[in-house]
Amino acid sequence: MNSAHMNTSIQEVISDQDLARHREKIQSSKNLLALEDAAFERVINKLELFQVAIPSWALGTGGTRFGRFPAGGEPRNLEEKIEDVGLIHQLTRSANSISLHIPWDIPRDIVAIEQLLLKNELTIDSVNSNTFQDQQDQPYSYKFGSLCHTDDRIRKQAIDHNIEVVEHGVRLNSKVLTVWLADGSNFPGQHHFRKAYARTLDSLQHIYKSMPVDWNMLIEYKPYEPSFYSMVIPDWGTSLQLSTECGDRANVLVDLGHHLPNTNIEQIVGRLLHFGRLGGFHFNGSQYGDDDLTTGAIKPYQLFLIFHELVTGANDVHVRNPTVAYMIDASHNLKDPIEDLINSLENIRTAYAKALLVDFPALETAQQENDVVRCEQILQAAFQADVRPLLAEARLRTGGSLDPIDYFRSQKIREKLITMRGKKSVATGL
Ligand code: RM4
Ligand code: MN
Ligand code: MN
Repeated sequence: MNSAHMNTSIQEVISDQDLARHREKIQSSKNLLALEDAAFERVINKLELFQVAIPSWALGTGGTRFGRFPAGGEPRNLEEKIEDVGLIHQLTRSANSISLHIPWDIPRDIVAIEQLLLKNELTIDSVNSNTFQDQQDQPYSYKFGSLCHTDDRIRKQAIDHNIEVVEHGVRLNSKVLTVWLADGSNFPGQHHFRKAYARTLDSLQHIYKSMPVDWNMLIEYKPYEPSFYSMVIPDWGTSLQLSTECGDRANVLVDLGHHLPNTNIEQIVGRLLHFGRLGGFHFNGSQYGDDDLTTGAIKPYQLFLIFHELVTGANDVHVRNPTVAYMIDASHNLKDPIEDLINSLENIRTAYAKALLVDFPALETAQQENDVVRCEQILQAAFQADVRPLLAEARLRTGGSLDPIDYFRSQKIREKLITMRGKKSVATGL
């Protein structure tokens, strides 16, 4: 346990009254959901095992191009970010890894980082390259693109950066490189679409071939921003084609915020599972676009339907690649970053728990019979279930908190972080 954050053991603060109340809720959940003991245990076990990575760039306050309003006590270095993720994991028992963005978070003292990870029961999930910003000591600019660039020297610089990111990852036992490109154009005619694609593919193949054989590459798409007329990888079709042309260990990454309004994301998930090419997920919430809000805050039914696809995919022997890397990719402009991440984790687990409650055999029968009303009733029955006691039970059994946010507040952890790190400390990230 991280002594910097904790002065009270997480479960010691739970009152007998709260615990008794929790037991009552569990009993009434079992009754309401008509869950036999074995079925109940199966759901709890799945929840205990379900883990989502936290990105190292999400522990500080986000901002917009208009302003940034930090809460104070932000982690000043990678070590402090690991401590914050360690705290989130201790409280929720559902965030056992951390993703690094290079060069925002270059691990310097590998031995010390490894020890800190071990102490916090964390591993490194993916490493993410950054060719969307220019770094101070960098010879060439990415203003007009990176892996798609017309200038071979700039493409090489971007390829070399990705190779270097993998090297950092190897030293910390990561096995996944995530590539998200800002490459694109702002005006018609600026890009030769076919050539820009071909150059990007060539660069990605180069990076792919240089990865160790047990590494995977995730290719993330985004329809707009920062390029507003065309992105080189705007959609899942392009990511799918690029990953297919790279090789078996390249797969598509779906970021929930990277779709135009009203896109049927659950169907995309179903398709990618069908093609055996769904590699990873970036969770966040959005009203308009890449808003990076708390996951599930705005469209909880959509999140549930996505998990329904993931759960059916995981149970289907025909799905080639059912292992998906989950990560939260959010930005916190208003909420305390730690509270926001806990919020997201609990909303993600809520959607997952509900998806586990879907009566699949009954749904398949209803689908087969084209009984539209029954199909929807089955999904709604699971979606409307109150699974909060189940989540709490999974947390309690693994040593987590009965109420993580309440613990964070009552123990005055942000106040302590401000005392330790200062009111004006700034974390690296966007
Ligand atoms: C992008 C994308 C990437 C993330 C950057 C910071 O919009 O979601 O995954 O690495 O933001
Ligand atoms: Mn993302
Ligand atoms: Mn994004």
